[in-house]
Amino acid sequence: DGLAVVTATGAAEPAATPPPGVDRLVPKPVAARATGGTPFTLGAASRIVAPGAARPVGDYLAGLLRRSTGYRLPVTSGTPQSGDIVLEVAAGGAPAGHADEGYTLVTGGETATVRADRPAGLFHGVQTLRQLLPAWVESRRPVDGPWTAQAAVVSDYPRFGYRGVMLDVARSFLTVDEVKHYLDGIAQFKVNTLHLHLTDDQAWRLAVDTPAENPSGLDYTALTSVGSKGGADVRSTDGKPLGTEPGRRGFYTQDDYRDIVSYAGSRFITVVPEIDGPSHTNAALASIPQLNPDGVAKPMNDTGEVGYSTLDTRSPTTYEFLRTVLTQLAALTPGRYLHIGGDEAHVTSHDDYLDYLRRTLPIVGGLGKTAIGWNEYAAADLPAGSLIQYWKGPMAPVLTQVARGAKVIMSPAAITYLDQKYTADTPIGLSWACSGGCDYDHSYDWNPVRDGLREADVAGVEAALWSETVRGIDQADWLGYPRLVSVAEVGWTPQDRRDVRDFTARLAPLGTRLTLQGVDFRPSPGVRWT
Ligand code: TNX
Repeated sequence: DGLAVVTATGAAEPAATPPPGVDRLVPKPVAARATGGTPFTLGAASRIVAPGAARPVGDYLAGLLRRSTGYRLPVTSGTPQSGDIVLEVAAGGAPAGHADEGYTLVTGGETATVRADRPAGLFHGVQTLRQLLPAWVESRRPVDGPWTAQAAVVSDYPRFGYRGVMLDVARSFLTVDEVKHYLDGIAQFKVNTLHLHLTDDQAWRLAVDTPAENPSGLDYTALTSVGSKGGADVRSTDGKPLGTEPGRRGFYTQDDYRDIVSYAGSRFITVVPEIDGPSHTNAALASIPQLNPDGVAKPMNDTGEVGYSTLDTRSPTTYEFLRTVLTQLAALTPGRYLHIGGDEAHVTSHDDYLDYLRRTLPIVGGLGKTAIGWNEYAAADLPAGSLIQYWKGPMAPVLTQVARGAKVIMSPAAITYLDQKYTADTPIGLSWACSGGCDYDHSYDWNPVRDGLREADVAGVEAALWSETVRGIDQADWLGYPRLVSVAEVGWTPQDRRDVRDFTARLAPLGTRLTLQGVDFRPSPGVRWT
């Protein structure tokens, strides 16, 4: 299966764990070497020297390290002393040409120093330093050191600028704290985007205020008073529920959403909110009667049926509605993207679908945002710079739009969908896109630059956790890890530096770290977890 060495007896033996140091980093850096010098040791008198723009990252790191080391670790802007961690944001800190997210890290002897052009790069460098320290650095209560890091030089930057994970909070709600836990987990693997699938047939999860200017007199508060009171309750043909309970209900107030955005921002993660349409909209149609051609609200629908709903693409009310929702969402969202869905519009005629996009895309652009949509939306001519999220289907329309200036986020369902069962025995999850070997190696061993795309056409990758069968954060963790770690490395590490056997060996020591962090990962067989 590519992950294990087959021994003379025929038994598969997992790859051995590399010794602590640069050979076990995840994602694997562009360049890293052990210098052979004296290791760096963090001690009771160590400080974090983080002047100016480095300060927030310094505070974040201090918060992490104080819990396990029990050290005071003051964050200062003074002159570095022996034993200090030094964080610097300055021009030339990152490898040349990689100012956005690149960093350099030098550990050994006196100090551990991370340099970057920007705070985001500094943050990624701090994640690397974190992995060079012993696994028990992840403990939430004080444990004994010594806290040493191998003497090394790392020079690093990402392959792609967009490295995402999606949570489908529509089919089953996750609380703000659960989302924060996910953010903490993905940040350590240098993921920089959280895509929130906020609306679908089963439910609507974001509060929208009824605006002063409201020509059609729509009650937007019904989106949550009615529309949030659903969740997927998907069943097999014999009526057996596929989830351990019905999808959880709930919604984010605008303050909740701001809280998620700001927490993500402190981890240099951009939130991409999705309002799906014209299909996947039953919850909106059930909340606001005027969105229906007959003026009658649809019933809520918890089934897993897809493609049956559509907004009325010919009605001005639809666009009044979308403008209101997207305007509020844009104001709440500092990131440059609004995801408008566009998938599986099976009951919308092709002309109506194109018309819908012709009217919705300018709303997004007019709000100063860049559109993202599922690859079906490449049927329309997209404004240059738009992103197409490829999940399945023909690549030809995607390539046409790429030739006109769009870029692609690769989320091929068979490889990156975290809701697919690992194996036939997996108790939760679906299996329409992947069946059989759907473990971390399958999510790792591929190149997102394929199907006629060139390197520069690909904005990045995203692993999507659909939640028809996923309840709560432990189940989300369990389906996500280790597969999302694979996709994170696919997004970060150059293709020619990646090897599934080497990755398997580097996964092993993450077991202790994830456990200490309270991440309920799946201990996939094939990895010698430590
Ligand atoms: C397809 S992926 C969907 C989702 C489902 C998912 C389940 C995509 C754009 N649409 O609505 O949740 O399959 O795996």
